[in-house]
Amino acid sequence: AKFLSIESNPITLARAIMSDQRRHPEAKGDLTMILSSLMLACKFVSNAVRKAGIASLIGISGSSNVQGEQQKPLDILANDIFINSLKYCNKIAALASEEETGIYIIDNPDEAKYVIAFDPLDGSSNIDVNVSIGSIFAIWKRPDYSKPVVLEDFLRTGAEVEVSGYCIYGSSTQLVIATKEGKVDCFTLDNSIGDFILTHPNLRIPKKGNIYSVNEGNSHFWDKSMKEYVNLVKTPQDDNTYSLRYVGSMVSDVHRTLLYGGIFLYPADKKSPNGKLRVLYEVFPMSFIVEAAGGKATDGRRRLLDIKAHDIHQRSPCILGSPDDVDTIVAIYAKNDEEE
Ligand code: P6P
Repeated sequence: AKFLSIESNPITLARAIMSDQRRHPEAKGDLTMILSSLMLACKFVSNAVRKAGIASLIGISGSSNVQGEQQKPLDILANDIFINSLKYCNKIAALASEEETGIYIIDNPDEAKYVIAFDPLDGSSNIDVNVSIGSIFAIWKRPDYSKPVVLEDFLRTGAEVEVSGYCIYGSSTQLVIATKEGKVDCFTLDNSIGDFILTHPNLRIPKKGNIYSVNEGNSHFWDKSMKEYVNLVKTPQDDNTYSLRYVGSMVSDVHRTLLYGGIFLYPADKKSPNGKLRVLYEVFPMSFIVEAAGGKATDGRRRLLDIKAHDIHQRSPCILGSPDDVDTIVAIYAKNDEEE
């Protein structure tokens, strides 16, 4: 019967956004327009990612991005697709991209109320070995949209996010969107009709999981609390033992954590004192989504969404997942800080 309902009553992303909008009579439909543009961008990127191997888009394009990493043509293409899709919806005043040094201001005929930060293709080092990758975004409402765009429009807390989401280009293409009302929906792209269909409405993360996800190759550089926590989950206990699952593509590791539960960790370490992940377009959107699904997101000591960004490319440690699992590591940090 459930399958039948999708067959005979497919809830497309467009329809879901429209019904969301109807719940907010004051809404002008701006977010509807922005999400429609993002949906188009994700379809285009999905198409490009799946053709990459054939279209020999793989390989080094020679230019390098602001992160000093070798840019692959798909990075460039995905960035251009997102910028162009967002430029013409007339609802975004400016954007910050992992691939752009500074903010990219869009000339709008009227007052655009929103700004967006995105990573157009996160995990791109995995493209050549056919590991899932993804696009990640977060949208803020500008504090004062009667004024021209300023950098401060982006230097916000994660708690001020209006909508955030990611698109994972894996065995299927799935778009996960979270709103500040705490609603998380997952849509799956049906290529035969070229539309995203609501397949996992109202996603909730399991209260506790049995998977931990971290790059153990960095364990030599972890702080005391991280070592103590990972040692704890590796010690078989009667009620549950943990498995390690680490893809090395944030969208994949977070998506699995959201659906199966458990914990994802990219902590600070001696090599990367602020961790590796970027606050504006990796840590904030993923923390916002996990919290909206009933999970927690911390740097070990403080809630990640309470961080106020001071630079659009700043990094932060990132520990997120099932509330019980996150509580366990937070208690270890608190105990060790107490003892110091
Ligand atoms: P490491 C991919 O390059 C990325 O930015 C994230 O998608 C991923 O979680 C992380 O880096 C992996 O980093 O150091 O474990 O290879």
